[in-house]
Amino acid sequence: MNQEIHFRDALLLPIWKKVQEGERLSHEDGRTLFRTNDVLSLGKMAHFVQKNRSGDAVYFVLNQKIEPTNVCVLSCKFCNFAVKQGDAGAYEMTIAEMLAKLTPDIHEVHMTGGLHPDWPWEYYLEMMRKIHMNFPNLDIKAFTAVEIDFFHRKFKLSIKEVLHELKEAGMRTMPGGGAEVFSERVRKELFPQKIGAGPWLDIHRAAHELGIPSNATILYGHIETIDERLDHLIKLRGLQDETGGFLSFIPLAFQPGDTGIKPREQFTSAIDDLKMIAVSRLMLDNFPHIKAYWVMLTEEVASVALNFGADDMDGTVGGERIAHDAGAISPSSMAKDQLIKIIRDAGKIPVERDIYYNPINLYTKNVVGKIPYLNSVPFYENIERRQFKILPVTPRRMGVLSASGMLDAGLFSLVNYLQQQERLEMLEYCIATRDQVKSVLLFSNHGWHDLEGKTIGIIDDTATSVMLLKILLQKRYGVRTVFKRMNSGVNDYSEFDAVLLIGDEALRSRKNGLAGFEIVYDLATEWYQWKKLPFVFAVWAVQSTVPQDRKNELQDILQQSLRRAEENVTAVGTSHAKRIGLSADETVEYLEGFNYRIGKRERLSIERFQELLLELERIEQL
Ligand code: V47
Repeated sequence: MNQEIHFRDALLLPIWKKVQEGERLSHEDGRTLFRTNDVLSLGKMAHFVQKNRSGDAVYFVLNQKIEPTNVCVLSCKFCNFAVKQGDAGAYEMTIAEMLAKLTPDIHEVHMTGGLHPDWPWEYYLEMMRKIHMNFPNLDIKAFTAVEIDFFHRKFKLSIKEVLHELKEAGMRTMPGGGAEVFSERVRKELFPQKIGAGPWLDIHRAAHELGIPSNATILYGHIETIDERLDHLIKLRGLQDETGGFLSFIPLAFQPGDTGIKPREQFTSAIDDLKMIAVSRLMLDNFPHIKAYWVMLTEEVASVALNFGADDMDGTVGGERIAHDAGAISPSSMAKDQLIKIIRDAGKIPVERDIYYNPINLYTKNVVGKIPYLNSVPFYENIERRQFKILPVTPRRMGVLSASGMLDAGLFSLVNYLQQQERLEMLEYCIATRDQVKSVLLFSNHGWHDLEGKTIGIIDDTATSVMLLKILLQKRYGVRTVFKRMNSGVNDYSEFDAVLLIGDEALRSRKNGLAGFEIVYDLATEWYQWKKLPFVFAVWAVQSTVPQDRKNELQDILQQSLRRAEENVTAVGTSHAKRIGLSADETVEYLEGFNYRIGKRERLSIERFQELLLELERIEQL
């Protein structure tokens, strides 16, 4: 993606080079970023990373905050929310009161509160179960690491037991609170009774290992130093390298209120808030999302943050106490329409999401879907967006959004295109390979014929690769297997006899090998040897209802973008190599292996594949 930044601070130039090449930033780089007065260049760098990751999307969720009690055994200096039992204003909610706060339109409930001295373990499990039972479409994000640690000690359960039982009762993800700042100095001063960095990180590691994704926060703007902020970010980045289980990072601006730590009016400046967002986006190169939590930032700062690296606004929130008890001036909840307006005004696509960041509704027209794999980069790298906005989605999600008319166009997985042929018009572009693809691979312990009755793990992101594998197994080799869905991000494949990997993960595993699997089958090679035809994995298509002039415009944009990428293939390859974990040469070679234009042989191949799909459907219906 081309982006010109007119730097006033020359110290930012080497960092910009690193950012463009996908190189990791150091603690020292972080210092330079925090210290710079060239705030707009900092924001533009972060926006560059944001756009590469999230396109034009800004996510929000219809959510409700529930703080079951403010009674807390701790007395953290920065907290104006917690009280002791019997204090004026102390409250304890019944489960009926919690349920009364929820409505069926909400997708996420965010639960966190005081560490209550008397509540039994069963009460927490019961909350989860009752919410889950009464609102099955609602996902629960509950309990910070501080609460998990409290349960572990109070109820004499291991951390894993606590997490496992909560998960069984209905908890889906964990919020990022309680991290504060990973500094022993600050901990001793402000929250000496609370867990520090080690236990906080261990609890999140354990959650990720149990398949519970989580968020992370930093509380900034009190007594912490820039170096302490950076240590915090680097520790989180390290854990994310290990587990990949963090969904988003939320910088929480300190609200001084009556805490006595700072005078009430010495809240963080907008410049400090925007720097914190931008530096987080740049340092946390492995975090999918950065949240502009409007509750603490104010609506105005949050809206600017959407062009400073943040791609998520949390949600409607529906009544918040922690920040408001400490003097936050934002409303305690926000109407969905207002969130949509703020996101639109920032020039972004308002994307209503579920707890896992799957898009549910888009509130803008002219949206083009982007497959987040390296092989589609040539189409998007130089795209002049003009009136189109870009939404990165998995191929499968793209199919779902298109079926409900929410996407104007996109690079569709072939199976999705074939399913929606009636409403879509194919453009002249595709992703096809002649003899090998290198990124749709079956890692196996058995030759094709020995796979009979065996279990194959599949990632469900795209239907085409799975159907191609089924066709090869059944129609080419006459073998029947069991397909079992793997959760994405999971890398323990020991229960499978073979696994189908696709995209950048497959590319990496091809290079580094996949422990436990000796044979690697390239599905495009298999198809080519069998049919003597290229295989078409994806095709560009546009909704038939889009006016002709805009279809032409899109066709032009794709043509130009592709031509530019082909002329600069070395630069394109180099800029993506580090992110993928390949060398520049390997990346260029990979990209050069694709055919991006649909010709006669590609059309013939699509026809053959469609015939086989129909045959397979007939067999499966028998
Ligand atoms: O952990 C307490 C902070 C956090 C103050 O995971 C304060 O999606 C500012 O973690 N000023 C709880 N902050 C909130 C939280 C959160 C919020 C939104 C989304 C998510 C998520 C998580 O609030 C606490 C603490 O760090 N906090 N007092 C204060 N005076």
